[in-house]
Amino acid sequence: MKMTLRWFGEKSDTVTLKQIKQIPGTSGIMGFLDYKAAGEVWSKEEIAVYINQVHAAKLECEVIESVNVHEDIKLGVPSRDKYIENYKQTIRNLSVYGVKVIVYNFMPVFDWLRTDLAKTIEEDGSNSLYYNEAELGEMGPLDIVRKTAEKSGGFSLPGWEPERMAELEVTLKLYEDISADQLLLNYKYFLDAIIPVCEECGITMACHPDDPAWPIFGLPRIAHKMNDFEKIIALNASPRHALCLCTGSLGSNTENDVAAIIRRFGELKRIACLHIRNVKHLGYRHFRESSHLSADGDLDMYEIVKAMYDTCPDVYVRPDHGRMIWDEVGRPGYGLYDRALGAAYLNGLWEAICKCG
Ligand code: DNO
Repeated sequence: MKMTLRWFGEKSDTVTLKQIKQIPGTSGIMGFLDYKAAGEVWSKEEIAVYINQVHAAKLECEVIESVNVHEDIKLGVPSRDKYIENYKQTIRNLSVYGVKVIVYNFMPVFDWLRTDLAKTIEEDGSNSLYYNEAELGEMGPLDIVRKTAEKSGGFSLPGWEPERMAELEVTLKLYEDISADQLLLNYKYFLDAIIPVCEECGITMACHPDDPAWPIFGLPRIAHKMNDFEKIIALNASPRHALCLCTGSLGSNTENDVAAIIRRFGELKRIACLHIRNVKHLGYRHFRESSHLSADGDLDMYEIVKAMYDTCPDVYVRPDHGRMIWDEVGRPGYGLYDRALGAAYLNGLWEAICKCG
């Protein structure tokens, strides 16, 4: 297990590299150039600035997250080829700076979606990301993006800042004709083009699950249950095509046995990294994010870490989203304190499992 934390860069994160370095057992970060739009090439210069800072803090940067796939690639329209070429160039550029894994997703339109980014947890006054499908009611995707931006202290859903609403409307319309099977075919086209470059450069692509783990707003979603990952892995035989399993995303759906999914793809050697966090189910398609502790949520963290230990012990891990505790103000899900507690807890589980099996 290689423990890391996500870091959004010095201009976009309230957490510093020095603070991350001081979390016991943390060897590196999962990096992100948050100002790059989907489809743009990440230049060597931009990558160098970011990664040199991380190295100067004596941390590794072997995983990069959210090199976002342009919607035209997911939609399978002719202009995809241009964006695929850009993606290949980004892969090459990242490899020059020692990056080994790229985490991405193939979710149409939205990355993760919540109905509240800061819902108070009555028991202790902390707050966390929250989702309640019933609250969506008559709201459509445009309403939810608007509401989230209004209610959440300057933060918006990833990729959908209020100034991009017009674009969002057009994109949603284009998906009306795309079925899940077609999305899988478009995914295969993308993989077949980029995986040979990954093989040349020694980079593994790690697909992140849909979050929440079910279809939303009638959009096709192809990455949220065991059978979906069987289909995804079958799209390309190279071990450079792998998964970043996220326990909180998968665990949002009570039908998923998260440890079993990790075991299955760990045994196949198709997991490159894990995002580990816990969720508390509150009803049908209704949950909040909890502390990492098994007792605080509905996922058994021991079973999850044990599945990693047994089948993919060398993968990169990060304690994913934390609650906002101790009056911290920061990016929803990405404060320092609760994620640091999560790292310490996961390290404790790991040590115990390593000693006792
Ligand atoms: C959520 C994150 C995701 C993930 C992307 C990868 O907190 O885990 O935003 O980074 O889906 O593209």
